[in-house]
Amino acid sequence: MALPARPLPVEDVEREIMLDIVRVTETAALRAAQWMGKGDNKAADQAAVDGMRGMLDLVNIRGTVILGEGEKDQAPMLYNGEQVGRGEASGRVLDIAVDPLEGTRLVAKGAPNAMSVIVAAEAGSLLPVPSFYMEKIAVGPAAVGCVDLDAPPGENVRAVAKALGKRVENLTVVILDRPRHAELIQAVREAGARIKLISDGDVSAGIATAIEDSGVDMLIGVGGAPEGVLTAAALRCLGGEILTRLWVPTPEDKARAEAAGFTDFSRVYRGTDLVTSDSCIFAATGVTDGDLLRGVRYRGRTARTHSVVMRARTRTIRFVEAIHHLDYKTLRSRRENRELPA
Ligand code: VTB
Repeated sequence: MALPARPLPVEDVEREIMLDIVRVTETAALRAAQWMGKGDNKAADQAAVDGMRGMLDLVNIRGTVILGEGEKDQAPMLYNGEQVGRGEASGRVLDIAVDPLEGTRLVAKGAPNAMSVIVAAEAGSLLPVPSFYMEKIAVGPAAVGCVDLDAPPGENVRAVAKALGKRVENLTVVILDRPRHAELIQAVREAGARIKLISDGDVSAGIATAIEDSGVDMLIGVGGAPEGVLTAAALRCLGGEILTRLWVPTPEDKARAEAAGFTDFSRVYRGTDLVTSDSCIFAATGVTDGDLLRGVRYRGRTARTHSVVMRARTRTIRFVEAIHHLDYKTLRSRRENRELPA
């Protein structure tokens, strides 16, 4: 007689789904990379969403998208609340956060640092922040505990330089190139640090602070809130830190945040408040070349992807280089899954 399916211990599940999770971001990246430089960020994003959703269907989990492409009405796929995974009784119940294509504009321009990102974590452990903004400071392991969201930027920059044993003039700070950061940029320049202004992609920059030799020491500024949670998941695996606070500059932003249940706008959310469990897996695959990952490369009938997959529980960081034979590869969307014979 067949034994009834029993949920596996959580550690076993994490190990078991690691490779499946990377296949999800690999597929999204392979599909999105086709749109590099074509000036069409929507099509690139759609391709990534399709691929991610199709591959997620094959993973033996019962997942709920907590942070996705937005609300159901605006996002046809991977919307907040969508159920993903094979959904079998033996599949673990998990919360999922995705950014199928972090840096849609980067792909459209063929610019660096676009990647596909997913987080799978214990149910209830990801803060469901709506898609507004957050102030953020991210640093690597050596500078944990040295930064303060209320301190002047110059002070934070000096504290990080000291923690890393560098002169301030050798410290590299990443800031999103936005008019809202004019004063911040000025203050960091006055402190004497080097600045790397980026047009998009603060998840990649936040993670890079915790990767040795990435050339990035610190991320500072206001960026997307869901991106903050994704960064927090990665930094939980890498031993770095992110400090965040909701940024609601207009009464409309404030009202929207309040409607979503966020009323304390002075509260500092540490990474461990955004992602509260060590039962957390983070995976990303490069779409275009970046500080962290190489982008998708084509050669003959093959494509090469470069991914990182990591677990907070053990802090194992795996870089996965994959060669995909495009004549044999399944880069399925959910529609294509359904069309296949059972
Ligand atoms: C950042 C960046 C993203 O949004 O979070 C940014 O990392 C913040 O929003 O890649 P604005 O563009 O409105 O400043 C992205 O650029 C897109 O999600």
